[in-house]
Amino acid sequence: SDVSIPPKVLEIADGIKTMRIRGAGKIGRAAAEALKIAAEEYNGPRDSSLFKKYIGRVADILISTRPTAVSLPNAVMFVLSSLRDQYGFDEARSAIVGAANRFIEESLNAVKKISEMGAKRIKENSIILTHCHSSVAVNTITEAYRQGKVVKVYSTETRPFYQGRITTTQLLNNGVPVVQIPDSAVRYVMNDVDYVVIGADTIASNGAVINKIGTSQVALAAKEARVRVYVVAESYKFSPITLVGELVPIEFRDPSEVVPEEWLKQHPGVKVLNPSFDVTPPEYIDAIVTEVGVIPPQSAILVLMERLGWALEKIKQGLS
Ligand code: RUB
Repeated sequence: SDVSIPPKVLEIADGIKTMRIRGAGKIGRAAAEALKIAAEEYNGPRDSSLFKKYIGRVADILISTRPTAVSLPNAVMFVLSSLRDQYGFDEARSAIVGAANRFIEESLNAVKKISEMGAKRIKENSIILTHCHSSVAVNTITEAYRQGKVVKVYSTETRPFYQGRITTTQLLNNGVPVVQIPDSAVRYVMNDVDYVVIGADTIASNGAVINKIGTSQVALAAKEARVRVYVVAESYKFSPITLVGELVPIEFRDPSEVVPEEWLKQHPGVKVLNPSFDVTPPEYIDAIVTEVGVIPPQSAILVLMERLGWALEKIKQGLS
């Protein structure tokens, strides 16, 4: 029978599913951490093919938690691609642990690098608007503030899950002057804003950015007001499968996030749609700041080639 999966690993998977662990970067790093724990706490027979099968099961559990952020399958693929056919049990186990550590370390370095590069793009006396909670956006804005360039940040509340409140409190803790606004006030404040700075869950090969629901509406208002939109995102948020025509799956969440369960019961027949992400076309984005450089969205393909060439090879092999 199958080797049992450690409770800590299942707890991380559940944390991602229920959004105790959320935001694309954190999700990717948590998945790498879960694979590492799974490898370290494996208690089945010391047989490399059994071990690989077990790691494959853990990978499937992690990937099935949430569909949209490509950081999740990219992190899992990165860790699993460290395995070689000829590896014995010990080599296979330490390859997984090593690759998971490398992913986490490179991810944190990428966030730091992006914050430094992104902050350079912000001029003195700037007012910034951000949407949802992106760790990379919070770090970039905080860095720009430390350089004395930020006078105010508008943080949208980001209904229905209110991730914007996390952004607001983190910026406040960092000393950044921040104003909480409802999502519906975005166009009202846009004429005051110099830059929109947002994160990404997934970037497609054509440069379209998939991020928290409402992002495309923010970008539309920014375009109308001639406000620059910067996306700050690590290279593992670029999706290799979009290069072969796959669409990015959008997550739909429970109606009870939008209206109270009780209200729904009192109004039978009411339908609720709760899409968690939307697509901002490349024409609405001025630049994407990645750890390998600041690029126009139209150059997404270059990042895919440089940073995810290994994944592209795997996909091609799968196609032929
Ligand atoms: C979070 C979200 C964030 C990106 C980037 O969505 O859309 O903007 O994931 O975040 P959710 P980061 O709350 O549904 O996970 O920069 O932290 O990776």
